[in-house]
Amino acid sequence: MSNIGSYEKRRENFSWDIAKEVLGWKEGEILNIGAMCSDRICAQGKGDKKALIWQGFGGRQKTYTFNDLRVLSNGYAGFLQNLGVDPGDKVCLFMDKIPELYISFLGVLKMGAVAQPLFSAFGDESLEVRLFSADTRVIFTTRKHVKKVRKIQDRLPALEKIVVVEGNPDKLKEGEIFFRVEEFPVEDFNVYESGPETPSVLHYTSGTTGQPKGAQHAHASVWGQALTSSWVLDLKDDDVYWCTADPGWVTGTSYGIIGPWSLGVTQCVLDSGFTSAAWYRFIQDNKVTVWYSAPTAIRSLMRDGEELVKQYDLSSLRHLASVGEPLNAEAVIWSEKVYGLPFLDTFWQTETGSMMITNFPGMKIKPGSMGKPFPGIVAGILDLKTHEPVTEPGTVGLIAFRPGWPSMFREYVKKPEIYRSKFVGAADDAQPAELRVDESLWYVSGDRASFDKDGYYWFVGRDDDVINTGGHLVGPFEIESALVEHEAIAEAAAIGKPDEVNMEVVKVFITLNPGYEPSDDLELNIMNFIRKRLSPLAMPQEIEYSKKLPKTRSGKILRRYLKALEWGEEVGDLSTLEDD
Ligand code: 6R9
Repeated sequence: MSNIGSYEKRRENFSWDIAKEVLGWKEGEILNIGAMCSDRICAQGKGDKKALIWQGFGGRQKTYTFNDLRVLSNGYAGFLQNLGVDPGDKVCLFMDKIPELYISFLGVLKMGAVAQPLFSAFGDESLEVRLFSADTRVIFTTRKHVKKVRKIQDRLPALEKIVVVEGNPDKLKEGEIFFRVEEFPVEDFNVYESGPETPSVLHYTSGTTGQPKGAQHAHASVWGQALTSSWVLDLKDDDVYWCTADPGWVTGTSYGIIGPWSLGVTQCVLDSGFTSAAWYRFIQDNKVTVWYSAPTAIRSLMRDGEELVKQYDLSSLRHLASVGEPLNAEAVIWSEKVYGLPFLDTFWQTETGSMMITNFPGMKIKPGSMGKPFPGIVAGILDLKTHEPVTEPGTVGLIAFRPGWPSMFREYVKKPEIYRSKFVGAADDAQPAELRVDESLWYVSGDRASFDKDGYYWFVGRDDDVINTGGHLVGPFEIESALVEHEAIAEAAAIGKPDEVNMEVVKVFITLNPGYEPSDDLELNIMNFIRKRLSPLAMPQEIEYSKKLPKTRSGKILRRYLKALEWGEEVGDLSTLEDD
């Protein structure tokens, strides 16, 4: 039996109080994510239960119980207090996916500071923009990554302390602090008296142009993250859960820390480079039961084929989900065939903090659809021009949500106008706090979709990725989905390229599966194949073969980068471009 039971019933009888009940939280109590994920689980008698099974390069393993999380996160919290860090200060976490990252995240929150996790793969410039913007006061990093911080520290007036939490303490520079938490576990720590609106986690998202924006979340987010972890990921007490995302990306905190641990679920982390074989071995060795990943990884697994899957025992798996990009129908069908389980698509954003439109366990899946709104979420498709909600199934418009769900972002750091611009109908002088709860407004996501007669949502593309050919709008997703169904194609990206007559025509970039080479015959074959699946308007005028598609660190294809190159335009902020 799935945790959600009947989707329809849950929708009818929904209240966020259910989340508070699931977490055992009562009005007036301290609400603190750090404590919720450690102290409270221990208080339930699960202190000796495994919380984290970590594996690094070369198969190195470490295991932590919930009690370990509790005393070690207390250690970080106490250390920050002694350092003079105040509640509300930003503490950046800049390290690989090592245990220290996950545990210090809880510690930062426990003492009331804001946790700002950043990808360890960021170069010094990407790091600088985000630390500068947030006035970050302290950075936790490792011996391996401290050099990048040193390079920029002179340009960061707010940055007071550089703390190295792992690696060799030798050769640190003057003023840098070494802190190995194992040597300073703290049994009792007075958790900061945070409430639902106290700032918690800060994630930077990169916009299409200009500087990245800092989306600030609050402790109430745990209600959304816990309930979606229960009803969508279907996490249960005896699960071994694996979220493959890095906490530099919101998926890695909302569902790689907060969701599972607030429910007291064991999770595992693999901190080594991607290979399909390594991932399958990890699932096999740890008997992973629930697996949350992303289309970019799923497409890589598909490229490596079914034979590889057969070499591993993946029978522990019982539930799979995906986020980050549209999940092609092809991927859903393939996973059902080779793993015996479909990947269930979930749609959400850094700004939404938790899942918004998803497929639920037990619900009929329509491959290629994002599913239905989470109970308690009011979703709509707004007309592109009037911004009125559309009523006709199949009409493409803007995906929007009524404000007020608990894990919604509370502001963009120092960018109130941009925050306001995300809400349709907001007054020019409206304050973020008002906007967030005004249920007469719509929060507009920046993505387009339609719903069908059964209420399933179908993704079309991001606003800025939609192709305008002769006045007709074509979404890249349908073109790419048709392409990846072809046996030779591993990945595809569709963009509009300039055209004198039609304004734009469709151009696609593709990568090929092993064993295929570009040729005229192949191109003809691909064209004939997709012609049956696409409207004439969506047919590509040009195919370009690529070795690799440009992607963000969270695995999203950067179509705007391909497009800017094609149009000879400025490419905008590229700090999240994956460069290895
Ligand atoms: C969690 C996360 C958000 C953007 C979002 C959309 C795309 C995410 C998707 C999806 C289609 C899905 N996106 N999930 N598109 N289907 N299931 O990804 O947050 O990094 O902020 O990105 O990602 O374009 O607007 P974030």
